[in-house]
Amino acid sequence: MKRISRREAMKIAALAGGTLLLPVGLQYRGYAQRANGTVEPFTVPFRTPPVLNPTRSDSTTDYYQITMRKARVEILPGQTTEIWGYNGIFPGPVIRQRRNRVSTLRFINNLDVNTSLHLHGMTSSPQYDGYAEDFIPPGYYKDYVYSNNTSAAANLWYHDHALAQSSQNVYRGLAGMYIVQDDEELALPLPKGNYDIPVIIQDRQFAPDGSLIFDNRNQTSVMGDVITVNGVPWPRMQVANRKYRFRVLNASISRSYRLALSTGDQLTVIGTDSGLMSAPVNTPDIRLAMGERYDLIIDFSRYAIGTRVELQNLFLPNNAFFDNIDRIMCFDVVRSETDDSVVPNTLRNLEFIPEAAAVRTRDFVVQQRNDGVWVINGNGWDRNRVDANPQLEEVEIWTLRNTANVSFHPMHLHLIDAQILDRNGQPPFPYERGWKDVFYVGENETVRVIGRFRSYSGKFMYHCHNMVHEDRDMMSQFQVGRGGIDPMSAPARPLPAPPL
Ligand SMILES: [Cu+2]
Repeated sequence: MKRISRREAMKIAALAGGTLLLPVGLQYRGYAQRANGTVEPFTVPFRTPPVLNPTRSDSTTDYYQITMRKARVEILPGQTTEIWGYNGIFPGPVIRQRRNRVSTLRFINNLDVNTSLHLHGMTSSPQYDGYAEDFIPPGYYKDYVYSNNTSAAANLWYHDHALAQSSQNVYRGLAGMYIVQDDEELALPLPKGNYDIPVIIQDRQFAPDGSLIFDNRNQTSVMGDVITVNGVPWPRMQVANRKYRFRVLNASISRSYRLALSTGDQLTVIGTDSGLMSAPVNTPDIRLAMGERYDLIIDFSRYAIGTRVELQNLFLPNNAFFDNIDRIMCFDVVRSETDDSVVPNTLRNLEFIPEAAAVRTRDFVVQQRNDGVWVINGNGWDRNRVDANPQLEEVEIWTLRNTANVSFHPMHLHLIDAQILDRNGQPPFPYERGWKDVFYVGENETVRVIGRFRSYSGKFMYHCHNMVHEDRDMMSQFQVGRGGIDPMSAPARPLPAPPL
């Protein structure tokens, strides 16, 4: 009942507000609803991507191989869609790795476009960070080596980062989840195994023949009218009346979401981008930008068997109002089970960096230039320019300033985790008070983040995670320390590859 009244309210608001609510620059009016009517939400079963096994392991390292290739997969029921997938699936396989074990990931490019692989959230040496010009050309491969020395267990993801190409490459399928686990986190009595679930949210637009429509709306955004979770449109998940852990990732190109339950009950946030929070936070809704991850607990023991609970997307200014864009997936409580999991009141000791630790503050204005190009402090990408040069172990405050009211920019820093000090002078949302690597800079928002630059010297990118903006051209780089390994120093090699 509650959901219907909210939906009606939103429709009325969208009709009444029309041009005011929908930013002119994003030109939502040109959208056609292509496939929306052909998929009834909550009819297709929920699934999770397969977990990728290493091809071999030794005492220190697990070796994985992934081939980027075209494939035809069923996303819309009864139709096939050509994707560009890691191992030919959409989204890619899930990788689960232990902290401080080494991963060697071989990526083979059997596509006909350049790619580059970024493991988002990893503290990576520059030559393995997916530098935007460090291409894996078609017919080439590259072995990426990660020490998995994240500061804690965390939900990472791997995705394409090729210059001016990443939005198209990720849209067509090049994204997957990468979970780092450790003993400390596994010792907690949180839901595990079949109750620990990846939730990868992506919107897509389909032509009547099932093919993906990629339209970046004159370099502004790619918005879909079908919401997929783990590659399934509006899935229906059957659950037991117990607690589940959901590792939620927004892998959309340009759409942010405001997550909420149809029952109005609170979501329990236990983790942010870079690992567990110090304590669980209950919140009625979560603003989730592209690239952000939140770790959630939903306790279905509150509901009688037979109850349907929807995960909804409440209205945000960037959400053009199409049917069912306000719905994501549903949970049907279908069976009774005992539950020995507990959400502890203390999840981990989390250091908050004091503002006084910062040795300097840098200002970054994110905006659209008069020529239409998305820029940081007036500049686009230039691999020969460095815009910030913190020294190793220095703490800095970065002020991210969005003076426009028609677009938002989730800003992503490579290499480090950081914390939000404030947004428009106010404390961050309670569920944002943890380590993060993507910072939601909304319309007319100024966000101050604090971080310590550590672990590797060298050049690393920072950019907007609206990948259309990133591609043109809201991306720049900082350099930690002096020198460091050249990000272009381990180029891809032509196939065939030697044994891994
Ligand atoms: Cu942006």
